[in-house]
Amino acid sequence: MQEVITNARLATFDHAGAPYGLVTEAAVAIESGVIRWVGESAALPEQYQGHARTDVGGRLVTPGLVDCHTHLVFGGNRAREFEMRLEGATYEEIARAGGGIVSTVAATRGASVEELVEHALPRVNALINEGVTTLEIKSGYGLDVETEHTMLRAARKLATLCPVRILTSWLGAHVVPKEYEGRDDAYIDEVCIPGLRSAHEQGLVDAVDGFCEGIAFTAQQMDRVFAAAAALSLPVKLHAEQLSNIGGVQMAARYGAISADHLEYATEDDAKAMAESGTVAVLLPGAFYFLRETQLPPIDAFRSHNVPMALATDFNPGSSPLSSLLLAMNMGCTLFRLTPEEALAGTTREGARALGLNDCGRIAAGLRADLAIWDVQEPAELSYRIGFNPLVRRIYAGA
Ligand code: DI6
Ligand code: FE
Repeated sequence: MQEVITNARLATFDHAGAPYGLVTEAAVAIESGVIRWVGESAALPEQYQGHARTDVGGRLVTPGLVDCHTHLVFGGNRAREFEMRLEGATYEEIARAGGGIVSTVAATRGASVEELVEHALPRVNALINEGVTTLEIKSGYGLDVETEHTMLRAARKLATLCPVRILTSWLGAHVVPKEYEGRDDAYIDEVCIPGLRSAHEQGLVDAVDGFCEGIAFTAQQMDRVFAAAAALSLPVKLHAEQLSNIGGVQMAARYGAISADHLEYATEDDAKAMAESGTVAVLLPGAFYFLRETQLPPIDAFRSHNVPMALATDFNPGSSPLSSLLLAMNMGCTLFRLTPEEALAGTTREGARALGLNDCGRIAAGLRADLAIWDVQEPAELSYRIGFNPLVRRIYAGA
């Protein structure tokens, strides 16, 4: 497959100087699924002159979007809990009363890989239809070895059925299941760590995550899971300081975590630690919105300490039933006061970085030809509109 995209406004996120790394009247030459050349159309090298051309009429072309944090494989839904919260219950109260994540676990246990795939397909397609070319999926609604593995198999299966790249994260340390109530440490030792090892042996795990929170696991418990991950040479990331600050970021930074996610209750010291460990801050405004949180993540501290900020949907049934990355970008701007440039960088270059990837998320020679062509002129339009999808064409691995 050879193609040259011409007459494009390219948000490359690769050229220093211009906002968005913008290059206008530009061309991109694609061959065998890889970007070979990027620049002004007038300078297109001789060797690409004969390729099939697509004139995109001055439209915006961005890197294919990256949704670096989702929990989109699960059974059932939590609409009833949504009603309970409208009647006054809080997310944490519902969780402590045996609802919340544990109720999704009940609906996920017993589902086959095929059933989980069938339920997840429309969710993946919703993301694909908005230009997503790479996404991450976590386990965490099984909380027993078999179901955690089933979830990861479903995620791997989705990658064979859909034109999208999927990375998996082991989230065995999501919450403590009922059968281990009051025995959190035993759950870590008997289920989470052995399940991680056997999932890794089967090639099911790309990274290790955890929920470090008052209603979930302590930093000390997560430290033990991360030590097991490090022994397997797997990258780590953490749901940290979402509802309270219990030291998750500091612990994750000591492991050189690729990302720390949520971060509403993170401090400036946490931002400093993340800058030193090269940890990406993954902002999840969908959960902030849906839980009606009021504590804002320390965005200014991330900026001043040069902590890269990614933006994702956190697609999950309890705290963020959000299947639109474009809406997450709008929420990032309206709720967190990100600039539209930060929001788009967060779903491209920094989203890729949060997954430890350096072959996508920018438009540059040598990277994967994952692109999105939009019927807009200005990159800010992607964050500005609400509930409108201007995607014209998505190019995934050159096709
Ligand atoms: N933090 C979240 O926001 C989701 N998981 C997590 O660790 C919530 C998951 C759920 O409520 O089902
Ligand atoms: Fe999450």
